[in-house]
Amino acid sequence: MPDIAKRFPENPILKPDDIRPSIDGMKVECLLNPGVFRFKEQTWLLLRVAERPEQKSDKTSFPILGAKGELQILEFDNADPKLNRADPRVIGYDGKDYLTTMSHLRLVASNDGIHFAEDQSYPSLFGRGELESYGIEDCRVVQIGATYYLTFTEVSEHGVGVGLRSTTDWRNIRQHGMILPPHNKDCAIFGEQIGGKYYALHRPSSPTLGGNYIWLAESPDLVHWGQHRCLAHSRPGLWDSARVGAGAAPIRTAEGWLEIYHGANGEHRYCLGALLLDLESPWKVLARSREPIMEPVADYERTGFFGNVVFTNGHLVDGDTVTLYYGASDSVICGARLSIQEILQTIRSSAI
Ligand code: MAN
Repeated sequence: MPDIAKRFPENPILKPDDIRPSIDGMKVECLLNPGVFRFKEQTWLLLRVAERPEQKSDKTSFPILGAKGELQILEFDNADPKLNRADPRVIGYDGKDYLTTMSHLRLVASNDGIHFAEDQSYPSLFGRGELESYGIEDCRVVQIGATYYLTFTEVSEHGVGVGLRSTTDWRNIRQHGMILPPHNKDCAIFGEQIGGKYYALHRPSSPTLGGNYIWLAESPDLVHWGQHRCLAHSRPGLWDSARVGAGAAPIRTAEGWLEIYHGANGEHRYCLGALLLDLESPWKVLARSREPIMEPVADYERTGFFGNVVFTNGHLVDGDTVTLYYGASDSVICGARLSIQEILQTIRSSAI
């Protein structure tokens, strides 16, 4: 492999067939982009499970949540000229946009970090309320003290924003509402305060002037965020020319906060790179990958529901090793190990 990631030989470690649908009549189409944490001496993944009904050859159908939280199935004729199916992830109908699948979040646990199974005594997390009527996605999990904070994408006809929930036991989960309004996603809260404040990376989009860039915000309480600053633009001509977004919580190193982020080019090829932020002043970017540290090169990363994608928003750190869990081709869950020193070495040469 032409990158510095050492993929698990067992990859993919979870496939859609490994996970039962949330209700009869649904089919798990994709597993994506898990949050990762340690709890009760096990490694846990909070998977994004994307479902829709089994598709008929001449129809397109997908679930949404109705006003009372009830599941509704919308179905359109593929021959209908008002239907736009150009992107496998989104559907356009008569000027309105939908997602082709609805996602919820599912817990799986493992003793060895490779073989994961569901413990059905723990609840799944579903979209709730009108800001999550198209589902919830791509959850980052950060533990601060005894509390786990979950930041995830909330999708609805109103747009795509960032929601916050928290828990101490994964059975009782508290909702804090939308913390960053549309269009915003890829929100990763730092695992510790800096100078008495909480910090988070996030990714607002400003399509007509500006772009899909990584920003930093600060907060006194994890719910109210302000003092926004732009940290990293997409870079014309490079692998991250169209959009960039944070992965999981930054990793504290002696040289600075190391953030593993995703970047995509105009062909929607998703790779991973790294940013190094100043320890005391995290709005100062010290270095950034010129080349990706991980690219979609394995078969399972190149073909699938949406090919040429490696996307991470969860990892565990043990000494010099960061174990990344990632979604490949928007279809399956994989793992890879990287050396933190090696990542730092690759970005030192591209200090800015
Ligand atoms: C993009 C992709 C999809 C996701 C939607 C909504 O189209 O990231 O996977 O479902 O945005 O967030």
